[in-house]
Amino acid sequence: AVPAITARFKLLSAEDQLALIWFAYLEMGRTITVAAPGAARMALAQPTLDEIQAMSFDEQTKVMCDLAGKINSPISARYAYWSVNVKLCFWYELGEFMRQGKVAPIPQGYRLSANANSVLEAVKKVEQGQQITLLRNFVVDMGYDPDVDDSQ
Ligand code: 45D
Repeated sequence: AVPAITARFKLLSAEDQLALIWFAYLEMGRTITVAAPGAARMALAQPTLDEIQAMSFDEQTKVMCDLAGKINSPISARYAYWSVNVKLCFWYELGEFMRQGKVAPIPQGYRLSANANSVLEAVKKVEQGQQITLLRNFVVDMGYDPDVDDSQ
């Protein structure tokens, strides 16, 4: 199930991918179960998280959209070099910040596209270990890696 669900995720638009991980984050602790990230793992991403918190809501949204869209930006380029666990912790923290109102929320009433929702439903149905593998697969290729420039 994992390779198939991952493949379906990668076919989604950047917007759908970003929206999907947001709704996956909201499901965490319910149908998606993970331990909260350890403080030590956050050290590498902390300066970037601080930088994002200091930005305007518009800038914060742009940073997250650039990451999902693999658009070249200072934060997208930095992100590409983190380990997958740091990437996942980073998104988790951004999710927490969004929930706390410290980072720009998604538009009110926003609904996941049918395609993205069907991928999310598939994630909810697999067992916990596979859910984490899926989330890792989802975030690992985000950001901008100049060696994997598939923009042309
Ligand atoms: O206008 O064992 C839309 C570790 C479009 C530790 C948008 C772990 C419309 C080791 C896209 C909606 C902690 C790593 C705008 C395990 C529009 C370990 C914006 C696991 C503006 C198990 C959308 C950790 C936005 C895990 C801004 C599993 C979306 C962590 C933002 C999982 C989305 C973390 C965000 C997840 C999503 C975090 C911030 C799934 C965050 C997701």
